[in-house]
Amino acid sequence: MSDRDTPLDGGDTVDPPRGFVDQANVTNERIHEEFDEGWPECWERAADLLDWSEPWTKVLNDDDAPFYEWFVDGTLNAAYNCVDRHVESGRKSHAAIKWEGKLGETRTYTYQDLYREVNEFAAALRGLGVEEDDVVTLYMPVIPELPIAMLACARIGAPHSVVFAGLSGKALGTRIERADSEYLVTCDGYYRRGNAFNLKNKADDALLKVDHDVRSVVVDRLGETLPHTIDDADRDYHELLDEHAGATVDPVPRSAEDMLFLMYTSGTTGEPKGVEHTTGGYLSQVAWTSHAVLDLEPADMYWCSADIGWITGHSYIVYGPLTLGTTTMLYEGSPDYPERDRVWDIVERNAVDVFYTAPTAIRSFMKWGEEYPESHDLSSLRLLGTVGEPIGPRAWNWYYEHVGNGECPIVDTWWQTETGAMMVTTLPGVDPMKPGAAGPALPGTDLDIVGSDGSSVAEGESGYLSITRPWPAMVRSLYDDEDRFIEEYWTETDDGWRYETGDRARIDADGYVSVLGRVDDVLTVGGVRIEITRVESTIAGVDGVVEAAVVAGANNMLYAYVSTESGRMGDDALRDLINETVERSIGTVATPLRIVFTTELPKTRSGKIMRRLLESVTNGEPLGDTSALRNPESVGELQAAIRDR
Ligand code: 6R9
Repeated sequence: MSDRDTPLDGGDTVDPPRGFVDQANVTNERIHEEFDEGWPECWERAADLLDWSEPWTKVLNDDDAPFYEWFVDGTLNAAYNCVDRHVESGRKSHAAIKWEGKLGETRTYTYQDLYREVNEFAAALRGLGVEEDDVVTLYMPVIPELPIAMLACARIGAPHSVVFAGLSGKALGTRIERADSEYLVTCDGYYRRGNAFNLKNKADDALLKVDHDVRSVVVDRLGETLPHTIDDADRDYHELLDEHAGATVDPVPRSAEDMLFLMYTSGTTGEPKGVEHTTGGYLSQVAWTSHAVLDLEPADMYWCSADIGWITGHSYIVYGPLTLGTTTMLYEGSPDYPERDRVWDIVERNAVDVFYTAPTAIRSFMKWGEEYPESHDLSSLRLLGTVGEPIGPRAWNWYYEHVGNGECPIVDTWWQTETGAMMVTTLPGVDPMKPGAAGPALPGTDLDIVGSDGSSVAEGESGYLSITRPWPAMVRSLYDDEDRFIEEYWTETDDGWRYETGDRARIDADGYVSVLGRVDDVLTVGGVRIEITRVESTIAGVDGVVEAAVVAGANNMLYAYVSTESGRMGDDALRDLINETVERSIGTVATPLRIVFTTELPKTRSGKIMRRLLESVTNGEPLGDTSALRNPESVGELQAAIRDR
């Protein structure tokens, strides 16, 4: 293994390509210092990207920490900022949303089209009885009606709670019940790899378990393809639009601190948490990071390949790009259907400027081979981004060379559902990149890596990543559970409050953070603490390996699930090389008891490996709820492999 392949070591430094810097939105080399010196007023630069109905009187109120308030007394409307102001400034016919459906359909909504439909649906929601502050649940695949429903809710001041369409009816029911939500917008079904799936039946099941009445609106996505029930209480989305054709609804001015949406964290483990985001602070930071990190401009064709049901989709498919008046692409399909060049085909056909995806997708692209991106003209790309998991130097370099052609900076953005917006990343027009390290803290934020006693660890040592200053897009509370909010996230210190991210990380002399994984991914074997993510990244750095997940069995031994480049499955030489590499870099305690080769690891829709499931597979236990899985077919293969040993 060359140095360059050592996983997560943040080896070489790569300067942002000159051609990019020359046109970047933010090139001020003093920006980190300026934000630092002028904190918290520095955040007014973010808020100034928005139109406010009433200005704020104070940037930050910390009287009741850790219940912070941002842009106190300011009022604004998120839908107005995402839609109306672009129409009013003469950009009616500019494309707002470009949609690519599963069957190859495309639809384009100009800002004027978006204005019309958001208004009509807002009027329809009001007609159904939705009032300001009522939570509306949205359960839909990536179709334009989903962002339209989100914006219609925002227009009338009704917080939305989007539940990812891949989650089970049971999960939907729990979320509706907990949020006391009396309205549901859903869809008859969706396509997956060309097959129709019924979503309405799942929604109906969910409602059977909810104690209060729920009014549903159903979008017809499939036509006659799948029979589903529309009972008397349900309303058809398009019929409602017809009834309210041409209606307009004044955007409701919301206080900066009013809830814009509620998002239940998908949680690969544990109980879902209802994360509350507000209107002013959230929208300000999301707009600012879209401008400064994603470098978005109105003229851009921008594509974030996440699902809207994930926080990434909320912040960086819907609110960020639309606030800036950009064209945002929505893609309903899979990256390899009908062919493995689907993503590059979309980039080429739409001349995508900025592409934002997850390391798990990049590792799949790597596995499929560079011939797929190379068979397309990707020269329209200007900036690449990643989010969701650590991207090791190997995948980083591959993305940089084969997708970006060495000309596009990569922003490796660390953040969470709870942070609402990006928190750790390079600014592409300012900071050098270090493959394997996400970057420094975003200007206006501050972090620390602490040990279990709460004091800062030495440079290069791993510890708990914590955030030491409030930031505008921060989670305000957990729905109906302020005690749990404090207990889950906050520690009081001599200097105030520290937000605990639940991630392990280390920091280098330049302040660059390498995120190592979740805190709970630590195993003690024979008194030695082993960071499971370190074992994983070591295995992932071996030539021939695409991705690795390591879990502890009930016997407290490690099991490695490894996906390989094609043709290397069952390759004993590769198995030996993995064992030797782990032994050399970490020690024999960390060598897995078994290495199971597989074509694909089981993942959630947002690309996170489902370790809980792998543990059950390892221990031969029942699998529990697998509805969050993107690739359920991967599980059978693993169960078979672990059985016939
Ligand atoms: C946006 C999002 C949050 C967790 C986070 C961390 C992991 C996200 C990362 C990253 C390393 C990055 N994570 N971005 N790890 N490098 N660039 O993913 O939100 O679904 O709440 O997950 O994802 O572990 O704590 P969410």
